[in-house]
Amino acid sequence: PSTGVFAAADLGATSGRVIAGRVGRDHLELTELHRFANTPVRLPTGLHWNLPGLFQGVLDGLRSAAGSGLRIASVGVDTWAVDYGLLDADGALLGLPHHYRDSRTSGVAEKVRDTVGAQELYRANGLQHLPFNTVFQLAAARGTAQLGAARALLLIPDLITYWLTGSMGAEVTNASTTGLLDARTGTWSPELARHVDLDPALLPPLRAPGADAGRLLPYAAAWTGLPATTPVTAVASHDTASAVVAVPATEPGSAYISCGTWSLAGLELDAPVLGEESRTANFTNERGVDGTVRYLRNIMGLWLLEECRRVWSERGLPAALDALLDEAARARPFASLVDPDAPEFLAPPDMPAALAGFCARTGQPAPDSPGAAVRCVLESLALAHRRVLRRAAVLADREITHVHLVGGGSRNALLCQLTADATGLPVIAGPTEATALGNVLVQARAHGLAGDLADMRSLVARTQHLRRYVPSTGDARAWDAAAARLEAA
Ligand code: LFR
Repeated sequence: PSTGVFAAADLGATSGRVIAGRVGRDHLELTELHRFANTPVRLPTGLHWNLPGLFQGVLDGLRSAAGSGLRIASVGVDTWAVDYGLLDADGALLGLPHHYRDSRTSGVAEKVRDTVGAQELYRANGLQHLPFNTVFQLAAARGTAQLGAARALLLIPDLITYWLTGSMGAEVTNASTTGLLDARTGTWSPELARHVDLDPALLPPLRAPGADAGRLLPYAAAWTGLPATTPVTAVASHDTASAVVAVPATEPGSAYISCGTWSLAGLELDAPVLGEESRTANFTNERGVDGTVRYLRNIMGLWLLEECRRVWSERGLPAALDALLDEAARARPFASLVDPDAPEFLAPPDMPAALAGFCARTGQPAPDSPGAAVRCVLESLALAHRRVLRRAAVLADREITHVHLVGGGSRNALLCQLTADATGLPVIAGPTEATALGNVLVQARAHGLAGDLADMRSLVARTQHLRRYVPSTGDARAWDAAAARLEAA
């Protein structure tokens, strides 16, 4: 057949969905089948993902695919990175996986770095320092009964895949976010595992994107109505890696920003950058498909805005996005600026108060209205995009001539324009659904319906809606001044 339909289960930090993607030579089209909320749960043991609920959402989505008569050629699963579930000797899940924003890791990374050495770690795993990297979560779990009983560790998409097929593996793009993978060889490093007293035998064999991950188990086939012969295909199971597959870059000189709850800003490289400057600038070398390196930095992203809206709506204040963006567009430019990556923004109970706190600490007026707060967040993100991309260009010795902004944030016209203004570069916004597209494309390729990365990207560029933002003339000075002001704050 010249076209095929693939089901992508794509779970984000706030919602999950199952999407059907039809792929052909000149055809790439998504249909959302099912969307469900991802609401974390608080337990005495901390903040957890409601994984059984999420899995049920995946099954319901597949059921609706079967119900609508779609012939699903294969299923692929991607989610956020880093988090994991532990399985006992029977393959049963031991407790609910922790959420990466859970506070049990606070102070742990510092201890690990003191014993192992920060430079040592970076040379080995090439990972940016985030307090919730899997390796630090495991250090926090050291000595627990749960870890003692564990016989396997599965990252979230691998766990969902295991529940679908009974087959265990560790997909490599996501495994590269654990801190347990050797950055040069792309294989598990038993030595890194031993640093946190983890038995390396818990880590399942690695799987490349595109690899076969089994067939639906009978119960899953029976419930969803899909044939039991339906294959599950490993995709770039780290959502960011899937999004990067679908960055419609067709010319050299491009950088990308995958913008949603997080902004992941950086470059695609052939080899990791593991030097001391890269470490202190906190750049990560995560793995992409076909042996590429995702050289990027996490920026706290639209989480800041989402959390403001959550708090406002709890207080009965207007929180509709479009109205807030209109107010923000009219608010005074550069009134207050924050560093989105300040630790106080990782999991504050009250984000507007956290923004006000940062402003007070740095001698700036606190935003005096929701519109002003949104302006503060978006300008601050644009400045962070600028900082990170300029730094990436220097560290990787690349010239950046344009920026692809993909993901949910590409719908935010104000953020796209501010990013173009701040970076002084054209921003090509879209596709919004980059992650689901990347998931579908890697499956399609495994089934003979897509070519190499360049082919997949050209297909995205030809078929998806993109919008171009050019830097406003005469704005460069103001942005330079704003960047300098924040630097000094
Ligand atoms: C984005 C993302 C980031 C990762 C963060 C936590 O959804 O996957 O790439 O650093 O979530 O897992």
